[in-house]
Amino acid sequence: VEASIPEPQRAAWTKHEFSGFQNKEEFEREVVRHVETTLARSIYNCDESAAYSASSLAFRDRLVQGWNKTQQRQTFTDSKRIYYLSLEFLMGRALDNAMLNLGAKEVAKEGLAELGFRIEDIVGQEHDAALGNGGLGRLAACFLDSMATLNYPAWGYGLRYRYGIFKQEIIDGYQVEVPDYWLDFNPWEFPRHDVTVDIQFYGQVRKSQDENGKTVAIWEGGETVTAVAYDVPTPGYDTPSTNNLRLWSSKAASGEFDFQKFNSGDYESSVADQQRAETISAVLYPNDNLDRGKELRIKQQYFWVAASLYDIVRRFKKSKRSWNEFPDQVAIQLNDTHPTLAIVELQRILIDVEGLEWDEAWNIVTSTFGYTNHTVLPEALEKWPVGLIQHLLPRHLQIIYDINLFFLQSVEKRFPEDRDILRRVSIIEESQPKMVRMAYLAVVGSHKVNGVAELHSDLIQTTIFKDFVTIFGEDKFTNVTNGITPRRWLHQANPRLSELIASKTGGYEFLKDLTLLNKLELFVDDKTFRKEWAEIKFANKVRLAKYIKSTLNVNVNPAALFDVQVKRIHEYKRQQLNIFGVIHRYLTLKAMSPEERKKQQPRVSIFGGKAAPGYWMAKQIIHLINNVGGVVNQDPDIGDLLKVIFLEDYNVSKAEMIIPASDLSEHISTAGTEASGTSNMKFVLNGGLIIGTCDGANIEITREIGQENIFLFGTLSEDVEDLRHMHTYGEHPIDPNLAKVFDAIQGGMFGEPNDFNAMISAVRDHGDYYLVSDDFQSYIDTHKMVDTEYQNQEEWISKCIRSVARMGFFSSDRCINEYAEGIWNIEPLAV
Ligand code: 6GP
Repeated sequence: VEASIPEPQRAAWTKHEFSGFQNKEEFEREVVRHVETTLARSIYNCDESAAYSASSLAFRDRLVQGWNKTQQRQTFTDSKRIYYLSLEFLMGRALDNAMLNLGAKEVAKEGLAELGFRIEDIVGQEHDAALGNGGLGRLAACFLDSMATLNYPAWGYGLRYRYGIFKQEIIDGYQVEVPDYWLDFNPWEFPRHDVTVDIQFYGQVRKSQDENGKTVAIWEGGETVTAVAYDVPTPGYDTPSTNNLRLWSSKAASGEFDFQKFNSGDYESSVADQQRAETISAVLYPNDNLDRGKELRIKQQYFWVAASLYDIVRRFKKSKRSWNEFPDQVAIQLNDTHPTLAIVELQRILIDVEGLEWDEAWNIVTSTFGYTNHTVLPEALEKWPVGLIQHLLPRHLQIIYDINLFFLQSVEKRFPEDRDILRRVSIIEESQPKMVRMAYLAVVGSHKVNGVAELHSDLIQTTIFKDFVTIFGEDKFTNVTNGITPRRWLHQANPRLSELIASKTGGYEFLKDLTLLNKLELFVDDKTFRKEWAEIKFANKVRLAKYIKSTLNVNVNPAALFDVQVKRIHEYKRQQLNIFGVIHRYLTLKAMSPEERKKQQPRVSIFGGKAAPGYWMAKQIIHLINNVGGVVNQDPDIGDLLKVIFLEDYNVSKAEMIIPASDLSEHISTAGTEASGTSNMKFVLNGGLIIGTCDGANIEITREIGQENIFLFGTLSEDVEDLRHMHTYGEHPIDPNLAKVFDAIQGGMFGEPNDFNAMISAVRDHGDYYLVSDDFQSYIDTHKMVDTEYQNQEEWISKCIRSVARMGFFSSDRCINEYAEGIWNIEPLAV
């Protein structure tokens, strides 16, 4: 039912429109009003947490205005919309971002100061919205920022987890997981109790005849769970556009069923039903680059895509257009294979509910979807047992079988000679048990498939999707190199550097057109500019040093070289290579005379990142890092020459503090394993250099900034397979320096040696799949070069400035424009 205000009464509404706050007095008034009325507190009872809440509510009010107007504009113009389906949105904090994007941070700062608060303390009160694991989820958050900033009519769709990624505590050197209950007070979401969708699971399918005698499938029975929408406004930078992120929460469907149970005295089981329903959106699976095949996970996936598609289709139907116009109005991007069931669900809606013929429906489906692949790691490629889908979604399994049948028939017709190709490309893997290959379903059901960096896009076309390139042709496959939003990752994280850049490039325009950074090249030789640049880096390091002191009680010298590796802990990302390198450095320093030691470059090795709770090897790596820190940081021979730090609970807001403080960061995955990486871009953008392998976006970063400004080392991806083959079938002597490191560990230098047996034998006895030994010598040689180059600070700073000047390409704005043009066929909406 439409519920709009009749024309004659509208004037009364517009007369009372909230006009926001333009100056600090108006901001203060809003804060005071929220403290006193919304929060029901007073000046005698207003702590930082209340000031945070009231400031957020004041900004939320402003966001909502832009948000309403943006939604109205999208509806009136009836423009094509892009829907970004992602199981993860790693948003971080919202208040600072809202203040900056609305251009009102100064006003808030002054207002808060008058009210007796420091803005940093208020911003620091906010709990991160951590609905993601790592790169894939943070990319989705950067994309939302860019889509709003560029005025694209875009919606994000995700799940509203009650528990985001766990909080990591380090106890006696071990990771301990603590639940992240983040919804206590969240001013950034709007519950839409009127926007609900009933989602069906289980049941049976029966065939029936419709009024025209056509056979139709009826899916009935089973159980129903209700999806409730929660909307999160996402503001663009320096634009009134504010888009919507819609997160679904699950609750028990309120049917007669419950009442009956309740009335018949079965109170407990009616509550149990409710809890079971709420379980669906209760918790984010804490795995990065790993598929565990849990039944609840596929329930989450279907729940979320079915609710989202219902919403998308409902919105389309309002326009009363014919179905063949659907792809002109709707683009849906699949963030990895997690939402692949959306392909099947749309086909089901079109044929079972809307009565379209198969072919017409399938044309619409395949013109609507695009699929982004984020990994080639085999353990991350999703597969689901046919039996599980049969049980949970019986109608969808039939449709998957039909999609596969028609697809294989067309392949057979074109490649009648190649009998094996059908087995290779079948969506159903004929294993025991049979499995549905989600990536293949995503490829077959989309019109474009992209990787996230050049090397990665080449790799997917030559490995996992090779046959599909032959079948569909090269045009279906493309590359969109990842990007990051310069608003959060420069302006917000490093305000002083942003200000310095603005002073040299003609204001803050560079935040909307990052290629303007190239103007900085003119100032590379400018002494005062270089000095200011270095001062800012030093201040950022001092801030991190203070944080390390306050959390770990370790003194680190801010003049030392800060060497940082922060990301999820994973064997392929090779934190083990890093810590083995650190041990090698320690042994080398220990063997030196005091005079020799004085000539060495002091360093702080900083690590951070979560291990998946079930990832035993990753947890062992964390344990070793902490034990090495425990020994090295106490050693009087070593002093400031080496400190080893593990920062607890790495997350988005900590990244905003750590990244601007790095001199060198490590992006050292085994070549061919890291699809892109995005923190590599953040570190360079903040004036740090990187040491890395020829992997992911490191390669394009090198091309943009120049190879003299990056420390590359290690095996190339084309040689990895041969090396692995040699490890398995030929001789595989361990690098001699690495062998000394192993001896030190096994001699008990860093605690109980048996604790680290698995890490060592993975390299020594089990084929060294990640090529740690092969790359060890070139890794430590390259670190030696880093030390030498760091001694020449003037030259080092020049390299940093030149690199920043050349980072324009890595804005997520560039990336979103490429998606819009090459995949979504969608235009920005004039504001
Ligand atoms: C990650 C990739 O590992 C990382 O290289 C890339 O930068 C990021 O996606 C964004 O594209 N992949 C995942 O986090 C993941 O779980 C299934 O992929």
